[in-house]
Amino acid sequence: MSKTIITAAITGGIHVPSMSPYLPLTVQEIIDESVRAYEAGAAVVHVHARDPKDGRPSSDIEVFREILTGIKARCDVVVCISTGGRVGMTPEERIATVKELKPELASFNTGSMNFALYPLLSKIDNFKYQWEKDFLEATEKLVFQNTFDVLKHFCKSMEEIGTRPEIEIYDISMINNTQQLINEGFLKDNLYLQFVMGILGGIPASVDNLLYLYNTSKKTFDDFQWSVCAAGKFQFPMGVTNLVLGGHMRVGLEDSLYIAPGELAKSNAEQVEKAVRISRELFREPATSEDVRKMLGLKGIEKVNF
Ligand code: KMH
Ligand code: ZN
Repeated sequence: MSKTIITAAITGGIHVPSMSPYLPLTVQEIIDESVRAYEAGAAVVHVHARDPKDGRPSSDIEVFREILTGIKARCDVVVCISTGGRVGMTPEERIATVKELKPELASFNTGSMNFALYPLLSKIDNFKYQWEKDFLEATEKLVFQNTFDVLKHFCKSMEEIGTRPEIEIYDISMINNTQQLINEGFLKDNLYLQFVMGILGGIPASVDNLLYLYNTSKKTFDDFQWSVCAAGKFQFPMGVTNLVLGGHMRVGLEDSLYIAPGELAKSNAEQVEKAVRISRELFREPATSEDVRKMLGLKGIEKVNF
């Protein structure tokens, strides 16, 4: 049985501070959570930055640099930088951090879509910061823009610096988009896919839909490895189903703030520990960071610029 790549998506840019006191916000919290997730068995950490003042999603390269330098000083985890950005950010702002810091892996979102977070508003009674409410409300009008010109620009930028794209597939159409990029020479086969399920605007999280994504990928691509992440209560059901299929699994507070129904996770590491336990029960050892470098053909930690 192949090893499982467990990714921890540490803080993301979706949940807001009022939703959980355990969501890491400051540079130090994001570093500490990443290292603890690594120690618990995550081979990859998926990193977003937040404004240390009030926890709003940030694209500040210097904040990213501080986070990544701090992580690298303490462990050799593979860092995947997000190029998802946040409401109102231009594509150039979204890729700038990757161009500067040259990570081994970066997210690559393969299509435009609605990305609606406003239903979260009804779950929050007291907002700690006004920006949280404004931010969630604004997603009612948001188009997450990933047109082909943006996709090609991101592919070229990543290829120039040897960063491997983690290909985020939020819906079946994005498999088609990815194949088009292969046909035009912007991506090579031997892909690393991340199925992202349960975002309002993307494919709903269900076993049928996971099979649909997997089977369509098998029919479309010659060679790929794949992981899944799913929003909220679907995080573990989709992750575990994917382990059974032979794929990999992402956990982390970016995707779900919970460890059990109604029980907030106190850390990313708590979710990683659970993923490790389940994976081992299925006779799949968690991959180490060095395993992942070989499995995904990454350039190596010595070639990053942080
Ligand atoms: N936030 C998730 C919906 C990214 O950061 O670029 C998917 C994701 C993509 O993590
Ligand atoms: Zn992300």
